[in-house]
Amino acid sequence: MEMEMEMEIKQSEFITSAVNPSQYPKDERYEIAFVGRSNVGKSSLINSLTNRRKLVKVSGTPGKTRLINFFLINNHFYFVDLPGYGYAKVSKVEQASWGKTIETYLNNRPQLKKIVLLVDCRRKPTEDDMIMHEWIKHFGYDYVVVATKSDKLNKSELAKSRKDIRDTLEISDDKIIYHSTLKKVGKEDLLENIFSSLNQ
Ligand SMILES: Nc1nc2c(ncn2[C@@H]2O[C@H](COP(=O)(O)OP(=O)(O)OP(=O)(O)O)[C@@H](O)[C@H]2O)c(=O)[nH]1
Ligand SMILES: [Mg+2]
Repeated sequence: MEMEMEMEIKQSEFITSAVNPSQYPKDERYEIAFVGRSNVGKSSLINSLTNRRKLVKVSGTPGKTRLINFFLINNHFYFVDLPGYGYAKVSKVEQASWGKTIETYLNNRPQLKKIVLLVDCRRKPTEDDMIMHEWIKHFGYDYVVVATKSDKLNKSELAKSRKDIRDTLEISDDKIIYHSTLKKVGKEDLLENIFSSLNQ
């Protein structure tokens, strides 16, 4: 049987950076947002999904992305790279202002079809991850959890990681996708997940 939807990213383009809603794109194309701790691998994941090495800057210094970045995909929908939270080396005031930026975006975004919540597979989801997860549920968005950097763990460590994520966030296994930019793991599953939510 022929697939009805095209699950390939053929085109990706940086559109704009924003802090305030007045700076968001004005059209109403659907959006897929990526959120997670600073350094978790958001930019790398977007580059991997779009087959671009440098669409998004991968940071040597964590905590650099203070803005919301919008990328137009296949001229059809946006990938939205949200600021990374929880970077200890910035002041509480700055952390709070990023939190505000994220919350303002999430607060009223009807075109937001799915949130990709990234967690580092090497550590238990943190307090910040749990708060983010609660926000996502509170606002009622559809979401998937991506465990990043899976190349860093062996098989038994991965099993433990899966249990940690499942138990900490109280979610089922089918909500978690393991991904590695180095080993090309999880990319097809995630693309399928994203494209199917765009078609709902
Ligand atoms: N081994 C490995 N390293 C990865 C993977 N994904 C990302 N990294 C590394 O993790 C670091 C942070 O990656 P970024 O993509 O910049 O993370 P980010 O979440 O965008 O960070 P901020 O923009 O600062 O919030 C970089 O050194 C990446 O090379 C992966 O799948 N495997
Ligand atoms: Mg980044």
